[in-house]
Amino acid sequence: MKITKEQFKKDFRKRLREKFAIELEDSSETEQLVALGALVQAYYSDAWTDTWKEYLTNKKKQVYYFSIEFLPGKMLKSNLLNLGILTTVQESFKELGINFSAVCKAEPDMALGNGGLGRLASCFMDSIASCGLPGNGNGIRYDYGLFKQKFVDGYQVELPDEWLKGGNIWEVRKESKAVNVLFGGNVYLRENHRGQLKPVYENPRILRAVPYDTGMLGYENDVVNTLRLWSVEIPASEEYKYQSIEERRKLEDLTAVLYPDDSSEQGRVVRLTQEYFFVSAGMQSIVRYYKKIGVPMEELYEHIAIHINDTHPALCVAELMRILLDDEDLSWERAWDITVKVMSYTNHTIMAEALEKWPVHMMQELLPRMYQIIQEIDRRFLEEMAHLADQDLIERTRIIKDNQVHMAHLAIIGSHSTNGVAKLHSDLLRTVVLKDFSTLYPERFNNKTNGIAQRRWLQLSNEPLSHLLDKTIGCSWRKNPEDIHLLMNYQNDEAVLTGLGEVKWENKKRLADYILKTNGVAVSPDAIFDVQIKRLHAYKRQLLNLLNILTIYFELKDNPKKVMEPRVFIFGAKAAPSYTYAKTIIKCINEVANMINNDESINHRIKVVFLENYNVSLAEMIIPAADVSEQISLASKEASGTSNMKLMLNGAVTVATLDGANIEIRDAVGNDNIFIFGLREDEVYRYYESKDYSAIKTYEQNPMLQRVLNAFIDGTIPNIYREGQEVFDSLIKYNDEYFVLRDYDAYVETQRKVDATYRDTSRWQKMSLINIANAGRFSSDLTVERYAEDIWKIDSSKIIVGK
Ligand code: H2P
Repeated sequence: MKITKEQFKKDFRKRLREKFAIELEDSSETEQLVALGALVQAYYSDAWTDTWKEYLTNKKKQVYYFSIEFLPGKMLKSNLLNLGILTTVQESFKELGINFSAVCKAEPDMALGNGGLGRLASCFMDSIASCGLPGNGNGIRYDYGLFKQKFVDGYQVELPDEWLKGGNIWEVRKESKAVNVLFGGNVYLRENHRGQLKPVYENPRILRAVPYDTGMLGYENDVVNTLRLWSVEIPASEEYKYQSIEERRKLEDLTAVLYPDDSSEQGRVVRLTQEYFFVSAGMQSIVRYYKKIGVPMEELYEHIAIHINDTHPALCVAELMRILLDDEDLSWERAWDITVKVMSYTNHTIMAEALEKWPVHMMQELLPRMYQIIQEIDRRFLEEMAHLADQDLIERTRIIKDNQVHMAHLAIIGSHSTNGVAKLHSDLLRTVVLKDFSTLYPERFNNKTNGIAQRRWLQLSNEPLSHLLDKTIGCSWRKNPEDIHLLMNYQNDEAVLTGLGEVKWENKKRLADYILKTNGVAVSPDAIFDVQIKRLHAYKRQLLNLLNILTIYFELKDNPKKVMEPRVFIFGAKAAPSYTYAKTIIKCINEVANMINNDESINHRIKVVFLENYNVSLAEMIIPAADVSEQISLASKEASGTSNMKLMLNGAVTVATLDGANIEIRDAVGNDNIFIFGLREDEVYRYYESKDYSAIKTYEQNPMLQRVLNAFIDGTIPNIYREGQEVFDSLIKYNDEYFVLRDYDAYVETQRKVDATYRDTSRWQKMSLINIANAGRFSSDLTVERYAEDIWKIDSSKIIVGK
């Protein structure tokens, strides 16, 4: 949109007065934020209405992305950027004497996700709208986002994230679109007057699902799609049933918390309830919309695609079947054919903990109709496969077995597409993890390598680099991320390389100031900033990083004159509250940090910083300041990774195992511009087969490794009496599940190479440039276009009404 500064300033003052009956001069930052949010919403409200009307009138095929997590972070700057008025607002605020950054800071991070999965969903929302694709999100409006992390004596403490406390400036409550969702009770089938078997519900619990919609703005294209998040309420008709506050609270708390991670066992019933709640509500609202376009139910798949993001929304399959059978009177065969054509599924990890299974009794009690339908899907699957596959294979792939309902099986059998999120991961799905299914349905399996929204991860989070790119290669990269490749023409241009160095230094200075403020640790922007930011998980191997840090520390202690570049090791990670081992690692890193940062004898050559409460906003500050990107998971375990792409785009050089999308990053930049080390995925599998890995042998044969590991149990690292032993045991007594010790030597050696390479400044800057220049291919714009074309079969909306 186009707006002059004068007009904007007038609108803004007016909005402040309308909202708060206040003059600009007296307003607080929060009031300014709320007024600005309302104004921005008013600016895009026509485009929002026009977008859905355009889809409706032209009966455009739309995708609905069902995800139990969305992790947008703050949305103000992103909305202003996409509307094309970011600079106007920034300049106007300056003229009005308002601190724009402080206003942005007042917005809470919307953190309805744990990590990569939820953040990917949000990058997709941005890209789907920016590519003009008709697509919407469907999820849960948790009252509390992912916990706020505090460190107390080095331990992680979880505090509630009351992100809705001050209201959410972007959401619109759509009372008129509320639907009921049924749980529990008894369901039996009875023949109706037309001879059809229909369910009769006895004593179900009825909950009201109220949607809150948020506009998902496309980049300078007037497209505004919708993210619909559902919140629970007690319907008026049911009020009388719940007289005690506890009973009401229990129901109303259904959408209170986001489940932190897949390793948590607690609250499984609530989790399953949440899953059905947002699935059923979303599906009902889609069917209601679909009826408005006035096309027969049989053609549903020509107008609607539904994406199951990980197994959490796998009930979409059974719920659509329920609606088509029970409400729309379709035959099983017709309903099934439509359902399979509508649904598609993404698997995000091979870790068994994320392939959900629900006990049969739980599903029967909580979702009796769902269970009946799943049973029938399972029965027909057995029948159909009886002629096509051998008995063992059928038993392994069926949905209900060992008294459990296997949600991934439901998602694969009930959809036309299953994809992994990087080439290696998709290959492993096909050949190992889901091999049986790929034998049955080879045509359903495909790869869609993840991507990142370069608007947020470059344009917004790294303005200095964006300006340098504009100056060097022009601005086309802002619309076409692949154009960043033009930067390759400047790999030997001294001025550009120096410019890149200056940008990096500026970003490091900003982060150094933050570190001093929050952690009280002074770090120099001249040091290497070495970054590992991601969920804390044993397979991601933050521990390997720590072992290398200790190695360098001991080398420095032995030889204070050791030639090496100063380095700051930066961590950002949350551990799922019930994942004690991950919390142990946090404690150990914090204690090592304390020990090293306060040891004058090493003369500040290395520093270790664990930044509290890692979230999207913090990532936006850390990533532009990183020199080194740590992507060191055990090969085969990290499905893709996305921080690897964000860091690369911002000029960090990657230290990586050949895992997930690291392999594609290596292919993009070439072996000379990345540091690869460690076991390959086939070697890992060979160890699994041969069972001849001995961690203790590795330990016994390597004196430095012994010294490093002993430090955990001999008091060298203070205050980790229990935690040190736990780490030691996990490696030695329990034979090091993630081969940390096996990769230790190679990692330490590689880090020495990193150090030597960094000392050659122009070589390093060239590597950094080559990383930036080749990151365009990891844009989520390209990823969603591939989903759109191969899986969802939707096209971009070229004409938007009224524009
Ligand atoms: C997961 C995978 C990542 C992947 C991401 C998005 C579950 O995220 O482990 O490898 O990139 O989904 O597909 P995470 O570990 O960051 O929570």
